[in-house]
Amino acid sequence: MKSFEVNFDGLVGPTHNYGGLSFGNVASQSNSQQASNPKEAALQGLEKMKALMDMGFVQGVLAPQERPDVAALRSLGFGGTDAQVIQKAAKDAMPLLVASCSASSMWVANAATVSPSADTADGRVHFTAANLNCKFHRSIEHPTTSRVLGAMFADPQYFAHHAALPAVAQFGDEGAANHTRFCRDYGEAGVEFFVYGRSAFDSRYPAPQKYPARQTLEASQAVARLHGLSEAGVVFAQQNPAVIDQGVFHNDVIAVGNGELLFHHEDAFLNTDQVLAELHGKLQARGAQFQSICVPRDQVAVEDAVRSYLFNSQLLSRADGSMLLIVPEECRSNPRVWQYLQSLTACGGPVREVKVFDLKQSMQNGGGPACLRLRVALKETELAAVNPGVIMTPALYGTLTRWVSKHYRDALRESDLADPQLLLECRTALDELTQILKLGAVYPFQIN
Ligand code: SUG
Repeated sequence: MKSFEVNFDGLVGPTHNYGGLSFGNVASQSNSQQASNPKEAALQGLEKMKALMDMGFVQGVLAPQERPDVAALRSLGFGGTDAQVIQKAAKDAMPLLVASCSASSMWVANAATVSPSADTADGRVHFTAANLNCKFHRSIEHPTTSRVLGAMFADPQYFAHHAALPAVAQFGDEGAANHTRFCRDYGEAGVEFFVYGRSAFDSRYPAPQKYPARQTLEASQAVARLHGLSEAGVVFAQQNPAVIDQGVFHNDVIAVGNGELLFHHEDAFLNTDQVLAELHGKLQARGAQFQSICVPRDQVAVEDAVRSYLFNSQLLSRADGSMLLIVPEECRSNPRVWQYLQSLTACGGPVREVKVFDLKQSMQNGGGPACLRLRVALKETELAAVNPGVIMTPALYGTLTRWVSKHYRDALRESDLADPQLLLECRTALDELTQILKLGAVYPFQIN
């Protein structure tokens, strides 16, 4: 049976702004308070989705969330009408209003961890929504994420959904940003690679000193158990704490994998040789030939990787078996990274082409091409069971670009977040979006 890797990209929401909310994420911190352009951000994302669709990849779309999150503000003690809640928060606790307005759900690599049916004990595709509990503005995403994923992958014969892990730092889970799946073919059993930043229950594991390690070993293990993955089909590896302290807040900022290939920086992991040997052995037992491309630090320093987002790229398999790398514009403007990429495509290895996309609006908050997509490997029958409203087509692309142009502002500053009109604009836009994507009622304002 044919199988596919479908990229579901997060549609940027109408409140996209630079809140400086993510300690440990260099771009988020350094662009704090700048004016954002939500319209441009959403159109840049749609452009990437269209380009992948035009290249023949199956492309999907994942809806943004209702912001400001009035219910979150109410839970923090702000009362009255929705407009009063927003105005009181703006007056007394602006950082909380900013957090409740974040459009961070666009980075859907953090929406969930997904295990394809070939890997799971019950032969269904499993989803665990990520609790994202390291940052308040992200911790409020998972209830709506679960409803949206449920509306996209609704058929229980094919899809199993798990609620987010307990919302404590010991089970900090950031979803697919710290999870990669290797396989010979998307429809065959593969090896799922979980990368964690620290152990919450075993003090023998080292931890970063400066910035938080968002993902714990225990969270990764829990997700693997929930999904019914076998011992032969998983590898757990610790991220190098030293690179977390240099701004590598997710593993997908320093490594990316696809098919039988891992593309990673020399400093990405602890015990690299052991990790690669385990991946090699477990894939070999599955009939797959693991391969890795290690980028040496003397060619690309960790700092350059963080600035350019070289590894936050999409590694895509083409029909001829070669691979294509989708990178952000920031890779082209970094001479060392660009030179490395030239040598990568010229060396006769698996990566033959690099395509560059302008995702500056998202990049300025630390979200590159790979952050914006959630990969779901599906067999033909499973793809047929996905809500067809969320699969990108030329017509849907046209509808969504018109929808963005109609509803989105082209500038947003912190002071604009206090405007109760923004909530109404967001709700009007999302109400229309649920009809366009045929999601049914998924937002708090539609169900309460
Ligand atoms: O969680 N930025 C996100 C970026 C997520 C990137 N995702 C992956 N690497 N997969 C984060 O740090 C910044 C929001 C702000 O500052 O306004 C933010 O949430």
